[in-house]
Amino acid sequence: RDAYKAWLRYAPLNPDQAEEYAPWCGTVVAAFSGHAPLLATACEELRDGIGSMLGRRPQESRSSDSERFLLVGTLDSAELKGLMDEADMEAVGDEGYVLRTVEQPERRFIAIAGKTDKGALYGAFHFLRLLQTGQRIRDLRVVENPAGKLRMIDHWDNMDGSIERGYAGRSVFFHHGAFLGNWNRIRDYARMMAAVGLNAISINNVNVNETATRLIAPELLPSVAKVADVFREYGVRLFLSINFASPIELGGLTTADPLDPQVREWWAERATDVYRHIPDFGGFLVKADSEFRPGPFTYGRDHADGANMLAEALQPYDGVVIWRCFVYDCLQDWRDRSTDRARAAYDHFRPLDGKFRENVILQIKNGPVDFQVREPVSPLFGGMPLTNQVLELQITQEYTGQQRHLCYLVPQWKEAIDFDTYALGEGSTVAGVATGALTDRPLGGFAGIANIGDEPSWTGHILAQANYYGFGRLAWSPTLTSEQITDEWVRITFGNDPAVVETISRMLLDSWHIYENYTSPLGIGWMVNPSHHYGPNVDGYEYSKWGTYHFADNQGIGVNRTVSTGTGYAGQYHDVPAARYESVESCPDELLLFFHHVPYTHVLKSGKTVIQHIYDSHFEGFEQAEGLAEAWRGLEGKVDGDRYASVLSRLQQQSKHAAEWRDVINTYFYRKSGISDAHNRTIY
Ligand code: BDP
Repeated sequence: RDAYKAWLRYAPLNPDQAEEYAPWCGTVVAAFSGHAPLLATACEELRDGIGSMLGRRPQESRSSDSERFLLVGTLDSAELKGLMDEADMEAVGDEGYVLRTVEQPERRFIAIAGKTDKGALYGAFHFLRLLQTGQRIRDLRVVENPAGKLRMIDHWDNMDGSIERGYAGRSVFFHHGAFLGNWNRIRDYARMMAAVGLNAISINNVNVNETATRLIAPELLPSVAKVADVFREYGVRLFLSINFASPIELGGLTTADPLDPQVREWWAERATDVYRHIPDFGGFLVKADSEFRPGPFTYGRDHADGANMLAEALQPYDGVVIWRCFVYDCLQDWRDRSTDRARAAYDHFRPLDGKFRENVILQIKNGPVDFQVREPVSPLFGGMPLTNQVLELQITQEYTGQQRHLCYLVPQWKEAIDFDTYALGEGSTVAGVATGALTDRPLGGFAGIANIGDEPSWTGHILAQANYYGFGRLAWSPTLTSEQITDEWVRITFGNDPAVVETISRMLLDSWHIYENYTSPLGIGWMVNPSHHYGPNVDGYEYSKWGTYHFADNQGIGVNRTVSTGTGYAGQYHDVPAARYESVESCPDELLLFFHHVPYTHVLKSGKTVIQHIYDSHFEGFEQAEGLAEAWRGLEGKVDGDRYASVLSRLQQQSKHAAEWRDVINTYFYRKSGISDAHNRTIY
């Protein structure tokens, strides 16, 4: 139960805390004018959450005559209108809210006020979070707005119920080619999303197979609409991944050419039909011309042609096209090893800057290749100032231990978000680009690939819930620090005992580096088993077609991506980062092998040679993984038995598997290089 409830657990608070909060929380008063359906949801959430934490469910009231109470509503309501000063009123955007403790002679209350009912719902969840984490509520003065307009979750769920890159069971939406219809679970999921401020979801895999192509067909739309209804109750807009070849596969046309009038008409009709069923439908998510998916290239058109065609169809209904930039020819590097997959997205899309319609958003993975444990930031951020963009992050741990290993990704995401692209000079962060704030774009935000499935804990590894939570929090507020988000999540999930908070926070915050230590070194990536991507296999991709090579020989390792002698990838950045990566001297250690091919004896900034770094980090990484399990054992009795046992068994698997990683990697490089470990540790 506890694991299922995730951050909506609302465990009973300790008596001191409860005593402080109780007087404010006896009554919830709703204040709104006109149609405000999400306000009812907000009041319900407050009453349930407070009831569970304080042991007494607040009364609901439309009048504010008690001495102390919670006033939840919209800023245009009679009760709230006069209360806020003008500056606050102006500062609150459509999804924003104000939390304010108001002291008047005859009454005191806490106002939770959104510009819209949706804002009020987010405010209600914020207030609940304050109680969950033991914050003071006596003098609240909070104004919050989300940084990105689009805060989206992408599911890679197939209609047979399997999940591409899913590690927590089967789909919560589909099974056997049809809708599962577990509306309660979907509602709980929608609540979890809203509680962290997420406002959009795409429910089907971007690799749209034959069955899922039909999701936009008349026979399946009523079921899609039912899903949309549930998410709507929590302010989440529904999107669908579509198949670019739908006009052929579904419509019986002979072409899907984006410039063909019949094709355009077909999409316009489909869009009209979709909106007839779902008036607030979000739009289409598209993976085209990538990994054997159909796309505009088939017809000699470019990606602006493809995206704009769909955008035109959706525009009358305020829909958007989210067009993924994960486009590369997965055979190109195999044919010619001097080409470079890392270059592909920029080479394809950069020339199209300014050619996309206003309701097109390009969705760009954080790195140029594919969600490796360490990659530089994609140079497309900052490379297309005239185009709406969202940052795509992978919450599901495809390359980072598949939810059997603890790998908390918030610190990794923070590095991407804070990266300075120098697009408009210093301070042009990815956060600024992705939200559109820097480049003054109307649309932007964050998209995360879901890590949930139908397992009771949603995420398999209970601690992997922190990744989902953290993604939502960062999408709302990219300026939060990893430490803040971690502290919040641990308190909400495991309570406020300082020893518990301290231990679990440390484990989470250290885990990405630990994982990096025992897996592929110095930014090189890809030393995993092909296809399922779990476990070490140094040459697994070295002689395959996918364009992901490390070029290790008996002298050295790494990919030369410099402008002067390599693939030229480093030149896709603006001047400052480009210069930093171009030279071996200034390239940061952790990305050295991504940008340079160096001998094993090359001395890093840390003072170690590359080969010694490989040995040391792998011995150390294994010990650190053991340390994670050890730290967790210290919490026995402080975390409930079920969750304790479940996490412990995963951590034990992790340290065992870390030993395998260590041995495979160290042995490989010892044999390649013939150089012994300076400390004479056992290498097989
Ligand atoms: C890769 C996955 C693949 C996805 C692809 C994508 O291995 O399953 O379809 O990304 O993002 O990481 O489209």
